[in-house]
Amino acid sequence: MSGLQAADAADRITQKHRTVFAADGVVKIADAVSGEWVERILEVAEQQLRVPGDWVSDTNPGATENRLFTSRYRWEVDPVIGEFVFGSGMAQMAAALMESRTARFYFDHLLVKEPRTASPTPWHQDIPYWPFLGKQICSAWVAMTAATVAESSLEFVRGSHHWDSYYAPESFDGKRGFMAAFEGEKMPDVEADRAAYDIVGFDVEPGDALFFSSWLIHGSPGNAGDRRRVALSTRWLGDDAVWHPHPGCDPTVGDADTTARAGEYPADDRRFPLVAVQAAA
Ligand SMILES: O=C(O)CCC(=O)C(=O)O
Repeated sequence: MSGLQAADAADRITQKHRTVFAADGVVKIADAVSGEWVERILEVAEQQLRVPGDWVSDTNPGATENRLFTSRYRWEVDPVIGEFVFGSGMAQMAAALMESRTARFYFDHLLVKEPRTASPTPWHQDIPYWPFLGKQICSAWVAMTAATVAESSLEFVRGSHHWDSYYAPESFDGKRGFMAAFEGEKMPDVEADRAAYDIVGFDVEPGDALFFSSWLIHGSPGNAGDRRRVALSTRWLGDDAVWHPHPGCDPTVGDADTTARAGEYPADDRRFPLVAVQAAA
């Protein structure tokens, strides 16, 4: 997308995109953000690797190889991430794809895989990690560097958002932390039995976005390549989202931090700002 403005971003979404998103749970929007955004977010990634934020996971601190680094919840303290959340058009595209009138923001998640990273992103669903329920909840994962599936890009179990499953969260860095309290079914070992699943992966160029349902099973290999892989995921809550804090979910934003109440729509403009409102059809 040219320029930095979110205006008209929803116009990029066609009926075909909506149909694929509804059926498969994931759709790729090529060139969803401009090169200018890509440069700015890559600079943020450099800064985060140098001086990590408060909500980081890191398999190999300080290393320039074999390192999976993630940093979350930067939107209120990093102006570039804040501008991206409100101005990149991801909210408008997410709302259009989810067929939701609105999109509220949940959190940002920067993911860096240095060259020759052994740690895969384990197969997982996002929704069990999060204190929400609802079918209109998705991520916009934007590639800031090129990546092939063979190297480090994302893969999905197509259609698994329709399975009605709610699998225990998987740790990205081997530390169970808050997830230990989760009571529920373990994620099946997709990697060990790939042929049994309908797996789809996407090679990406800088600026391409993968929008996917929070119920969809997804993962990625480590990084077999010799180039850094950087992506920024933003998380979006649609009209049917309800606040659902539960044992074993991410405690970063909990009951004490929000006016949202269990079982109710999270109309908390400060914690979950309303970023997109689509015009009525
Ligand atoms: O970038 C990755 O490897 C994982 C991303 C992911 O799981 C997500 O954005 O939900």
